[in-house]
Amino acid sequence: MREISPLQKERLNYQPKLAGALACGINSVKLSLGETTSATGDKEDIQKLFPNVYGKPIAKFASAGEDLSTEQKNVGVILSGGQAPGGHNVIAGLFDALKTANKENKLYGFLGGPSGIVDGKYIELTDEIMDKYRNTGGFDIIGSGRTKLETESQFEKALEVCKKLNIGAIVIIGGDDSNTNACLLAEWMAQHNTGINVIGCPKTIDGDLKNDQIEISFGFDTATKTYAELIGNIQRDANSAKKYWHFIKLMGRSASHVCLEVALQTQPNITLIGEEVEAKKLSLEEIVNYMANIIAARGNQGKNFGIALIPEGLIEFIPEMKVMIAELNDLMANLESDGAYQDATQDKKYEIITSELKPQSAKLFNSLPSAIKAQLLMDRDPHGNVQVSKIETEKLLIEMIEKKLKEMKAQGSYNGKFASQAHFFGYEGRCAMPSNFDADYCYSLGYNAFALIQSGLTGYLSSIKNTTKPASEWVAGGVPLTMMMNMEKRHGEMKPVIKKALVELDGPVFKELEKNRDKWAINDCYVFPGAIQYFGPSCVCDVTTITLQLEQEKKLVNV
Ligand code: FBP
Repeated sequence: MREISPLQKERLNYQPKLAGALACGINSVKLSLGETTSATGDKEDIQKLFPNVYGKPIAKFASAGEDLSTEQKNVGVILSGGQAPGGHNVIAGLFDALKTANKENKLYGFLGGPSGIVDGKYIELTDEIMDKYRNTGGFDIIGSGRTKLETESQFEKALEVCKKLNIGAIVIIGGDDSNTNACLLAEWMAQHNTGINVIGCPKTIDGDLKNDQIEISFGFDTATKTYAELIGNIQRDANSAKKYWHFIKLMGRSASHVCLEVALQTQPNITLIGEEVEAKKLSLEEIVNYMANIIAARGNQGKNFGIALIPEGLIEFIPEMKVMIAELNDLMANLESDGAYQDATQDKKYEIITSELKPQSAKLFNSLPSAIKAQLLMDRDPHGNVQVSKIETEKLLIEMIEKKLKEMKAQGSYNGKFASQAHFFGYEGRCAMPSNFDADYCYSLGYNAFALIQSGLTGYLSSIKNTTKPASEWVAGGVPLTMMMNMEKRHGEMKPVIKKALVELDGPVFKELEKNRDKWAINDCYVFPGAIQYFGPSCVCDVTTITLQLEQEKKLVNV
């Protein structure tokens, strides 16, 4: 019996590259501070809610400065939200920086996500533990969770635990909601003069935690390459057997970045982009017609096969669905504590919901298959988001397209055959072994998080920029979390949250799809990316995503 695979063994020994300024060592980085910042929206509200951490300047590190203080400091780390490849390397970078700065420093890992710090569940991370997880996928070193940190009592408990462990800083590795947690915690710790700093690290396969200062969240690179490999394989199968249409839903929550990137890597016949559906106000019926027309055009040429990519957040962008989901969110926030509703049978629940929705939404709700209705009524996540990954949009579309094609056949405009396969790719990529890009990027993010702590900063997100260049040219620094925030409705109330980056329809990435998709629809232009390569020529192993490359090229042109 073998304990680990030969590739795993080789990866444990991979030494990730560090961003330029950090490579000179944790004790020789020099901090410089830029202009003060504000919030992305609702500035006054954000300033009022975060008086102690609002408006700080952007931070940047250069190499070969004076030695930073190396006084003993313990740090706590939390993995928060959905898994993303590279999380272990963020912890490894943080651990190595902290131990290099002072070998007496200790790193505590809170277990099971943010609840770990509240419940005092932790382990001390040691060399022995760390060395088993370097360059591996997953969050299993300490586990993850989605608990929202927001109440006074949670913060008080967290402080008690930190005091017991003599923790002077907390690093939260998470997406937009988790880093909103980080900001709330940073503010509370500052307000109460605890001396405990809080730093975030940008994680999520969804790719929606990005802005002018954060080029990409970690995990997007590996996850999209993993899905692209799988979709390439399915395209080969479809092109060989020539008998199925594959409807593939891809994770990514609201934003369609994952779907868009995977489409550019694989060139499927149909790609839906939620943000475009919203901008063009496409109804569900129009989307079905668009897809059915492509299927019919191919079928009429004898091509009864194809690939359609569907972003998991699509449903939230279809205007009539969006209105209905917003009404459902408010309704369900009220019904959460309604015993009669909670105890009702599923059919009774549908009845109650239908009677409370506005007529248009009630009609739409009733027209949906029962499974989709039930999925729409599932509990919101702790941050108030609809769990779009659980809504089987791919199956809903197949059902509606089948009907449409029957009609087209009866009218004589379609003479093909339609057989379908539904897939949902999400978990297949979230814990993949990190690509070289993610391994290096994450290690740098973690190492940099400790540089921010050493510099005495709090309420910052660790940032590594210039990421399409070799790691030696990457720029390390920090971005105030409040700079990315605005107010949004969650659980029926306005709350401060980090603004999600959606696909920009006038941006270079979407334009690339738009330029090519008609050709890809009818001709078979499939690309088969193959598996992520960890060892071999740099042009194969170290290239990052098409999204990141196109976005950075565009930024350079605009400078
Ligand atoms: P994060 O935003 O926490 O990184 O979540 C990523 C994600 O994979 C989404 O794409 C997906 O909608 C969600 O997690 C599913 O979460 P869960 O597995 O907890 O249901």
